[in-house]
Amino acid sequence: MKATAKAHTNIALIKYWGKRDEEKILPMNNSLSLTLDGFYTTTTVTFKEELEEDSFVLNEQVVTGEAFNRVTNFLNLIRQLAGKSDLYANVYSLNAVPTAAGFASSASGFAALAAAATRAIGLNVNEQELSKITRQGSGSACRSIYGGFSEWVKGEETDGSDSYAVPIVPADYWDVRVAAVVLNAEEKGISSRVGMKRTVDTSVFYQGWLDSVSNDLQAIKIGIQERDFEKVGQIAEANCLKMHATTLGANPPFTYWQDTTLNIMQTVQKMRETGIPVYFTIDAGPNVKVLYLPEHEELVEQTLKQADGVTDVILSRAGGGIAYL
Ligand code: FM0
Repeated sequence: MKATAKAHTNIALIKYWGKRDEEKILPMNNSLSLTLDGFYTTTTVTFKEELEEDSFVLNEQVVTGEAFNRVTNFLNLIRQLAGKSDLYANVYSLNAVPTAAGFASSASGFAALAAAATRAIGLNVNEQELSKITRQGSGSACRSIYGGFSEWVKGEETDGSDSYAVPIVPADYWDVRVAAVVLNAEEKGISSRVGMKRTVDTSVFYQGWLDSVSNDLQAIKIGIQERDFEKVGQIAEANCLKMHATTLGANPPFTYWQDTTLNIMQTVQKMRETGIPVYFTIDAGPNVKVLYLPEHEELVEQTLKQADGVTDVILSRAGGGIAYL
């Protein structure tokens, strides 16, 4: 009863920001992301009759506390689906997501865990079902089942049965690249989970966010189909700015940006003024991701590396979906 799976992380171009159900992890809005080749998690799950509890080893370290509880609660869900409530597992994970890059390693982590655990326990699920299961570990992770561009359709049902990701185009459809700019910045104080809840509950700008997402989504999907980089980049950058604007209207207000974050945003905008099509996006932390095309890779990398406050720039191509090893 053992299986190994690999999943890549993803970067949202239309952000998931806000839940309508905290427990089932049901979102307020659809979101859309690009799966990234350079950042992934490989997880082996071994269910054994003789185990009396789960264990979780990440990058050769035994994990306890809240991070362990999230894994064991997620395994409870899979045990329940399989009808094997007293079967425990050893979970062994390796993250090829530099934590400092500010990528939610939870996206690749829960996608790999869901794939390995369902297979190890003998559950026969298709990709749509796997995406639904993965969603209940971490929302953004449900998009990592697919490679290339994928969309998380929010669904309408209260039981979450119609809330899962769908593929838009595979990784080889379009060679769009992403530079992860690692900044000399402090760890984020407010997790995405806490930040989005505070925003939904209190931000006077939240309704404006919700009202604008479907237009962004419709337009970016056309841009992707047409391989129109400027269109996709503009929409992604504007959508990111709108998401971050909602945090300033929350009570108490907060922001994920630091001075170095703004510096990179301006560096990107200045490159654009010189005719290089580059666009930024930012998740719930200070680090910046920059979208660019292969022909500008060298220039983008050099420019970002020279900017103030940058400790590293990690380049990635579009990546594939779940793989079983
Ligand atoms: O990825 O509470 O998935 O669409 O990264 O585990 O469901 O960590 F910018 C923020 C990710 C949110 C946007 O939230 O939350 C995106 C974000 P969970 P996640």
